[in-house]
Amino acid sequence: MFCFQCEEASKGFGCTTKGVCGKHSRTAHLQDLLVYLLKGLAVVAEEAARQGKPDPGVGRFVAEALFVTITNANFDDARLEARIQAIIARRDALKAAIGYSSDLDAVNWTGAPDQYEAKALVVGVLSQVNEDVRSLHELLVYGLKGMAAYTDHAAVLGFEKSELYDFMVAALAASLTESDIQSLIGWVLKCGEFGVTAMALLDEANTTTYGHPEITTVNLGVRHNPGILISGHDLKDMEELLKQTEGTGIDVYTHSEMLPAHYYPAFKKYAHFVGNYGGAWWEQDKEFASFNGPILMTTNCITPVKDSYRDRIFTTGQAGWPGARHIADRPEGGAKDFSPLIERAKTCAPPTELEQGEIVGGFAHAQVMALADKVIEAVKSGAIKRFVVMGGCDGRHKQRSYYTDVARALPREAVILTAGCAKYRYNKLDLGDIGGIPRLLDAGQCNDSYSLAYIALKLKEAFGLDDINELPISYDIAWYEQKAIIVLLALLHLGVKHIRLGPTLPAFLSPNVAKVLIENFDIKPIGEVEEDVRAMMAAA
Ligand code: FSO
Ligand code: SF4
Repeated sequence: MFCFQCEEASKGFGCTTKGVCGKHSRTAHLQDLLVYLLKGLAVVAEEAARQGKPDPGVGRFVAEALFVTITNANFDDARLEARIQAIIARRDALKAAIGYSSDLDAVNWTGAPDQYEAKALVVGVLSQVNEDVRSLHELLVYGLKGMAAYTDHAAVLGFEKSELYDFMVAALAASLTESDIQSLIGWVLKCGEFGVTAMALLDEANTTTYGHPEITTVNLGVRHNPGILISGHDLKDMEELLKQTEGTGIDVYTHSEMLPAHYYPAFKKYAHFVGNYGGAWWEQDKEFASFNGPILMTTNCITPVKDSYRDRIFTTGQAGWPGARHIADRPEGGAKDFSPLIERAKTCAPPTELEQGEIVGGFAHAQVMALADKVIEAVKSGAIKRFVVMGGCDGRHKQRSYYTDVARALPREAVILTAGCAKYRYNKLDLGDIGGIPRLLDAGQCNDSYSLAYIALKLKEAFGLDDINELPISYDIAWYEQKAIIVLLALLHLGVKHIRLGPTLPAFLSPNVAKVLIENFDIKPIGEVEEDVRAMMAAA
């Protein structure tokens, strides 16, 4: 196997025997083949659209399939094999419908599951021998994976845009057929542009359906009822679980990236929606053991399941773990059936308390804009000298303590804007406030990074600036998986420069591709805490 799609790629190079994430070589191979064949389907879908006979569902189908291959989403080989078969079937049906033939192997290859690994070995990431072309192909595909997650979340809530699907299909096809460096750079930058559209669509879907996040205090302790823990990013699953558990005597807790569900008005009415349990995704093995009740993984960020909670873990949507019970998709017009979790919870002890206290969040764009006068005044008076965007992901690397140290070391006149699970490195610190504005403003999930861009654009307007880089905002972003890549490309599209990216730069950037990003956007690796804080406060 060879995989280097996430920040934890072994030795900063790539995982070659087993993933640091726990992915086995067969799973990695199945994912490689899945992506390869999906590119073949994209080529056929493009041709069908050219002929005026588009496959109407192909965009959503491609998005779901890409989402499955995001880091820590799905480790279930049987489901990956079924997905590969579905891709081949859809591709061949479409080919037949439009009478299309091609010399491209990805458009023609077909085989049985026992041939999948052998095929993957010759079509995986390293099959592209030119390291710059390979780097750009992968950067594009990882951006598309992130975009796929966003469009899938929006689609679940009934919000779709054909222009996004069309771009995803076209870009995926280009990642197979295009090898000109300049053209590929163009595709990557375009991916950022569509990334902004995808993030805006998801923001619209979430806020139209559940209201605008508002300032919320979230409890970190536990009560004495049995509980269900819900993790991942899917708010529709959150809604249906809350409805189905109401009145059952079971409490519902969020884990990791589901924490921001508490900020939505629509979920505040549930008295049994009691708090957040634990920290970021990578600490789940200990936390799931002590939670004592069933756990629902709605999207990515599953780590290898331990015996201590194996019989209590459930997956749904694109998430999967071999042997874990999978809650089936909702039937047309209906809801998912979470009764297996509810029945299981009734037999479980209440959660063991990990901590006490509260955290405050809910500073997505509408809430921050409601405070805009106060914020602008604080900037003008010098009470706030700098905003530091520290959004993104958390992960296992020891080096990520850098972000805790930066949060501590920033002077009192600095406000941190965050989104994503990166916040768990500093959201339990007492950072205080500036004239009533908390020094840590959490907009929500990584899926809500759009809010951070939106706030920056609104501040640019309010201060009458021409260039987003003239704002008193620095970017010190932590990345882990592919959703962070689409956020990064979206920020580049918005013209944001001087981003610090850590804890390490992506292994999939070849030296030449890294050079392009550095020369055009001044992207830089993180450095020493004191030096970075000093530089950011000095707008460098
Ligand atoms: Fe974190 Fe995981 Fe949200 Fe990522 S939970 S690491 S960018 O998948 O999704 O922020
Ligand atoms: Fe390694 Fe990350 Fe790929 Fe997992 S997803 S195999 S940790 S590079």
